[in-house]
Amino acid sequence: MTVRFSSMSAIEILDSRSRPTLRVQGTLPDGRTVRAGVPSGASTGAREAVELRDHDVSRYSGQGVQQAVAHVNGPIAEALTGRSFSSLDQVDDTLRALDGTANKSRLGANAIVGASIAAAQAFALEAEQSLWRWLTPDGVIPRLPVPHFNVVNGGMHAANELDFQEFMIAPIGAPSLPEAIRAGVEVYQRLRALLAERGFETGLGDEGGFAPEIARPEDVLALLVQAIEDAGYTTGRDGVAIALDPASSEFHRDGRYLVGGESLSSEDMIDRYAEMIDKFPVWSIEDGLGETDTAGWQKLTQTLGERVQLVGDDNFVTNPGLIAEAVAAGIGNAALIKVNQVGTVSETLEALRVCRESRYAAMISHRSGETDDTFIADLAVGSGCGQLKSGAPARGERVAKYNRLLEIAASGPAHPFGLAD
Ligand code: 2PG
Ligand code: MG
Repeated sequence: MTVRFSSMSAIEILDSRSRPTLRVQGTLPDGRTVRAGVPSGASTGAREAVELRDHDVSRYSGQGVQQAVAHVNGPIAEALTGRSFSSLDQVDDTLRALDGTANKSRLGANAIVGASIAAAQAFALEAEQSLWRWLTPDGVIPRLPVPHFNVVNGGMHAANELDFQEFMIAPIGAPSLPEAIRAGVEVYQRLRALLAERGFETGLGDEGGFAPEIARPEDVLALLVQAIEDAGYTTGRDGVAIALDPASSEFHRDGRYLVGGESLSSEDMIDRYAEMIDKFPVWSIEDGLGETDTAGWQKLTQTLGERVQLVGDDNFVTNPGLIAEAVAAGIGNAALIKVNQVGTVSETLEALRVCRESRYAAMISHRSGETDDTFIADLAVGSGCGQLKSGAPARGERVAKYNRLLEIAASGPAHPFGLAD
């Protein structure tokens, strides 16, 4: 089976934060089309593949992506059209060779990832398979993931005084995906009422979660527990658990962590997390320490790695080599997976393979700037990793991914639901 594009092109569209991004479209010789909307992060890791922006301050405050669009319409289209590809690796290798840099900074990871996602869809079409099926590696059982709903936003994703970026609710104990989604919505609605009753604002952050003026993470956790119980669910892994993404690289300065007006050492942070785990049903912590705090991460993993999932995001950047290094160094026990962070679908699949072989868990993730593209929902199912975070159960670009999961669940075959074994 081969894929041949008769054309490939891109246009500048808007993401959910009103910043320009790309939509890439490929056409197959029989006229069928594939499309990809490119996401964009705010709390980015230093070693992420580079998103190309125009830096022309007379347009969109320099955020335009006309150069990246031109790279798709020019060199990328030229390299990908009129020739047959026998694998996605071959397409992605071509894109990487064309770019020629280690971090995709010449053509732009935003241009490259759009072309790569479109190509993956083209292979699924040619194979007459659902995208999730085509993305399932040999020997992996597809699985409907536990949705991680980001219901309180802080950090770079909101203008409030909360330093921790994400407070997620994870209905791990739900009997099925539709019931997990229902639990997420019922807790989210209950949380809105609770915030209003207590006099907090119920305005939303970038990922659709509430952005109340609360400084202490523990105060948010207490509210979440209340909302889960009020909605009629049990807290914890048998019911609805909590996952955190403090995104602590963003408040890590000169070796200290500046949280809620306090200045903490790595050890203080680890103690603080240990107390949170004792007191609240926290099951997963992503970027608990900063991306450069390697010794801190090792200590964190030794201290809490048996009790909770410790997810690397800013430090791993979906890079298979960096994840393998982290495994060898005893850092974390799970990786966050974002396609645009590494820049191609095949490198993302490779990162997932490293996780499986190292017995690291994996969580597929959206970015804070999103489009209505639902590729990550199919990737979450096909990878069998059992976890997806795509923001709150609100706002179209977030809900699009959860709705795609519901569609996959309803369309059969019956998939297992829940965390991977
Ligand atoms: C994260 C992501 C997604 P951003 O830190 O995990 O929630 O945020 O896309 O801003 O990097
Ligand atoms: Mg993160």
